Amino acid sequence: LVASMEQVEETYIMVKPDAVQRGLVGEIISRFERKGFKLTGLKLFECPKELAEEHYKDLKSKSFFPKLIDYITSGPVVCMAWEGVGVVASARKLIGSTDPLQADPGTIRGDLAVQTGRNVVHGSDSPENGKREIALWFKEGELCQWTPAQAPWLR
Ligand code: FUP
Repeated sequence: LVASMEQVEETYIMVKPDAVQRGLVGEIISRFERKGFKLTGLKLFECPKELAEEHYKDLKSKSFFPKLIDYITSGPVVCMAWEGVGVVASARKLIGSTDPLQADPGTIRGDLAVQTGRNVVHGSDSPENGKREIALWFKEGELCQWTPAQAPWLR
C-alpha cells in the first residue's frame, strides 16, 4: 500500500562492452530481474561515438573522457530500460561504487570488476537522467509498456 503511493521511476541500465565480451550479459540482467524490477526495453547495440559523447556530456571536461568514449564504443553494449518504485537508487545500490575496488561484495561491480575504466555496467544517477538516457538510447516503438500477469500459482 505504501509502495503504491510512491513514484514509479525508470532507469537506463547498460551492460558495457567489457561485460559483453566476458559473457556477463545474463548475469547482469538477472540481478535486476531477480530484484523484481520490470524490464521495459532491451537491445544489443553498437554505440556511435556521437551518442556516447552525448550520454557522457557532463564528463566532457574530464581527462579520462576520450578513453571513456573509446571504451564505450569498443564493442556492442546491452541497453536496458527498467521500471519500478525507487528503481533509480536501488539499481545504483545493486551496481555498487564507480571504482570496483571500493564496491561492496554482493554488488555487480564488487563481484565482477576491478577497474574504474572497465566497470561493466552503467545506471542512471537520477530519475531525470533515467528519462533523458532512455530517450537517448531507445527509439519510440522499442520500449514495451506491459502489465505482468498475476500468475495464479504464485498466490
Ligand atoms: P557512475 O555513475 O558510477 O557510472 O560514475 P560516473 O558517472 O562518475 O562516471 C562514468 C564513467 O566514467 C564510469 F563508469 C567510468 C568512467 N570514469 C573513469 O574512467 N575514471 C574516473 O576517474 C571516473 C569515471
